[in-house]
Amino acid sequence: MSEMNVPQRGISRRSFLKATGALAGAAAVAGAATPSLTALAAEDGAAGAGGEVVGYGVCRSNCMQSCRYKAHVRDGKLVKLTPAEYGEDLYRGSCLRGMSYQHRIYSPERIKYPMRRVEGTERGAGEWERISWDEAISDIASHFQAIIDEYGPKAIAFDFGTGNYGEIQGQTGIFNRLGGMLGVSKPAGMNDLSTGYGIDRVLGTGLMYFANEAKSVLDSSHIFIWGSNPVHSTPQNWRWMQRAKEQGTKIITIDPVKSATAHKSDEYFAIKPTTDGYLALAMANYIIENGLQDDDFIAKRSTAAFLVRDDTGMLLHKSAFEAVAEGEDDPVFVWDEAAGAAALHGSAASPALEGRFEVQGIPVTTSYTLLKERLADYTVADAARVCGMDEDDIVYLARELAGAKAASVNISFGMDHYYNGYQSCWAIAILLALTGQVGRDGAGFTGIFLNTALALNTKGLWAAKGFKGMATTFPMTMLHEVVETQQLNGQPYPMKALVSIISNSVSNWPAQNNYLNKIIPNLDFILAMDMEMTDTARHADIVLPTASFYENEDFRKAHNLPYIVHQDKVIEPLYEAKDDVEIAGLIGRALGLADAFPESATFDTYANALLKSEACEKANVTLERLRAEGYIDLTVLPGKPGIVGRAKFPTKSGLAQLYTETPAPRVSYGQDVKARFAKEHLVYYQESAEVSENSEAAKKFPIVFYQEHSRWRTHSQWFNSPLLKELDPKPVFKISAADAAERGIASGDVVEVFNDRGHMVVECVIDPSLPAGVSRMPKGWQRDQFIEGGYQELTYPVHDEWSVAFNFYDTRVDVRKK
Ligand SMILES: Nc1nc2c(c(=O)[nH]1)N[C@H]1C(S)=C(S)[C@@H](COP(=O)(O)OP(=O)(O)OC[C@H]3O[C@@H](n4cnc5c(=O)[nH]c(N)nc54)[C@H](O)[C@@H]3O)O[C@H]1N2
Ligand SMILES: Nc1nc2c(c(=O)[nH]1)N[C@H]1C(S)=C(S)[C@@H](COP(=O)(O)OP(=O)(O)OC[C@H]3O[C@@H](n4cnc5c(=O)[nH]c(N)nc54)[C@H](O)[C@@H]3O)O[C@H]1N2
Ligand code: SF4
Ligand SMILES: [Mo]
Repeated sequence: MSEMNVPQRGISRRSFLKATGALAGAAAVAGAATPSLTALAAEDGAAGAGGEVVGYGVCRSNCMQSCRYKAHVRDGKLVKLTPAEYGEDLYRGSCLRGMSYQHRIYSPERIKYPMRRVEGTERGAGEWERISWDEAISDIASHFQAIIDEYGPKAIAFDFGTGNYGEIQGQTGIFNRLGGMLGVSKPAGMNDLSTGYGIDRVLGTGLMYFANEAKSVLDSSHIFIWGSNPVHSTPQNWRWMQRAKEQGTKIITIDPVKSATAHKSDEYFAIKPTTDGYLALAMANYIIENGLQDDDFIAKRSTAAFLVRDDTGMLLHKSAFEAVAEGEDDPVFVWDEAAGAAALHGSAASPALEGRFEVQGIPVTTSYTLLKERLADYTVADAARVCGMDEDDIVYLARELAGAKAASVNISFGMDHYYNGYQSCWAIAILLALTGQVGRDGAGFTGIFLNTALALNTKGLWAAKGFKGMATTFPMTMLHEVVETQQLNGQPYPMKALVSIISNSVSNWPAQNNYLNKIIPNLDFILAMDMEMTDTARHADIVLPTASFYENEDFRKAHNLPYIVHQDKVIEPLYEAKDDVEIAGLIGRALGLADAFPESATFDTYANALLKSEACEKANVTLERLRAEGYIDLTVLPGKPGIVGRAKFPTKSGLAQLYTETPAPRVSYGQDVKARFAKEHLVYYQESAEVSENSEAAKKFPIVFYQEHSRWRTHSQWFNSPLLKELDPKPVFKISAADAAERGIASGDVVEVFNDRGHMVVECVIDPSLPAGVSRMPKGWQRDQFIEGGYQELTYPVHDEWSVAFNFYDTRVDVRKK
């Protein structure tokens, strides 16, 4: 082990050999006959003759919980993973996926060496020839070079997925350097981006920084779990919520389905899918009509008093009356009641929260008045009808929220994955602002907490001399159109090659037939890099074997925890696998980028470049320290959980915004944004695309279909884990009792689930937690695990022009017995 980077910390050596345990351990490692659950249990306590070396690591799959592990290595084999400590007891976590990761490492299904599709066979036909690394790299380089020479680098698309959140080997890691040096296209990411886009309208938190730290719920009197299933999808959050519950915090879940979380909550309210925005707006209206709002918060911490010009819809700024130099602050006017005149924000003695005024001939209205008028459209009676709820329940929820000492809303991506996801989340953020349930201890959103305290030097990692950057000219949902037509917005846009990086997009992008029929057959070259034969790897021309989490060194700024965490390299990459740093270097040098990827550059080179930032210096974050200590606490206020907007909100004014002056689409790809600009100033309810009962699809396909983030897989990772397949052996479609009865379907029947986009043939089960008209299935299965087709063929592919996000759940289907 001496050449490996396994620090000597935490090493335990044992001189005895427990025969039974060692045997069971060996069987599990081989992925073999003994049921792996038994083997996993039996492994405990067995050390080989060489003793045991313990390294430390962090799970980097996109389940975003950042669990830390002890990796137990015996005779050069990773035999066991056990939860490792963090500074706070409840941040120490684990799950069966993380604990069984070694089964993926030693899986017989692992991609062992570079492979090339046999010439003359179809993509996806499964005929491969083994090739050497040299051959693979020169083949890749000559394909890329030919495309660059003829069409330019933008004709190569780098698709970045979420399979590894390591800072160097992962999503924002080294392949960004390769892509940026070449100047390729990068289809703009679309996962999980409506929630943050909606909340940003009010809190200014960007796309992913809206959540308080998980442990903040200990200060909450109420937790509203809204569009989230933490029992399965964010166990770190759930642990803190359980502790809060023990202390008397009330947990209320709002979900169309009686989810695992709903079953464990104090109160559960069923809602029709995608109508949450209506509920939030009606609650807000009720709160205002009954004077339950937090006037103090509204006056001091929101933009209620900001004056909006009736003529332009823009705020009334200083620049309306006098020249303001570029770059100089251009403050907003409020109406000073004391003076009976307009005054710049900050200088008024008593700003009017409500009213209509005229300032030097310009008619203006306060933001709060406009918001109140908008909210008046949403009554409790209408909400009861739209949301399928009792009026009394809506009133109860409004009163509980407004009256709570401190309420947090645990929000994940259950509302996000619909066409109207951002309007729902925007409405909830407005509701929190009106009730003052944000920006203080125990109040605000929880979900995926991201620490803002540590800015890394991504430029240092990504850029060298000659850096071009990647062109994020269009979003992922448009790739099929660009590849099929070789055009974008009617202009030529040659697109010839695809590189799949830490991604399984064939499996994970909506409307799979778009991918299979429009992207795959129309490209000249497809490169995939992965550990196992995913749906994407199966359709590539060249597949490269990559290293697993424990076969290389890395670190991650933890999602959902206040730490930056180190990963030891505990074993050498198996077979011919290489890590992404090495692969990017090989490809880079083969394409003449030796200056950006010198032979001498190692993990350390890139890691030190990334950690060379002011913030790292301030927090004393260095590679040496990460290696020695395992993780570093980045808590900003010692002893206090991170709270969004504790001092001020990250909006321009520092206040919660009730009115959005300059709404902008998340990604601009040439869409007409003028048409909707005026509508986007004030929160509103938007119906979902297909799920809405008023949609065209609803006439044809009566059943709503969403895909659960399963506790047995993180997306498609672990799809082939022998251990987890003992617990969850195959894809199963879940149908409500009413929908099953109507179709003569019983649990265990094979059914065909279909819509106009595609189908799947699978076994089904009647799920008593589902209301009539709603179906679901756990996601992550690969196509060859279905009897026919797959769930991803069915999903809705169109994005909203402003949020530009994936809308997997906005899907309707019908079902028949096979
Ligand atoms: N129908 C439907 N589809 C969905 C969703 C849904 O709810 N419904 N959810 C969506 C969401 S929210 C998300 S975030 C996406 C996730 O979609 P993806 O980002 O595609 O996620 P994974 O399935 O985890 O695939 C990541 C791949 O990276 C590989 N990998 C892991 N580590 C490494 C490494 O170090 N190097 C390399 N080269 N590869 C590595 C893994 O083996 C895996 O094949 O799925 C989306 N798809
Ligand atoms: N075990 C595991 N954990 C994961 C992942 C995983 O694949 N496996 N993936 C990770 C990733 S990338 C993501 S994005 C998150 C997703 O995490 P979550 O958002 O928590 O997971 P989902 O399964 O999408 O569903 C959340 C809840 O939303 C509900 N829901 C569906 N439609 C609606 C609606 O219209 N209104 C309301 N109010 N609720 C609705 C569902 O019934 C479900 O209970 O999970 C992360 N954690
Ligand atoms: S998959 Fe998620 S919950 Fe499981 S070990 Fe990894 S980070 Fe933790
Ligand atoms: Mo996600």
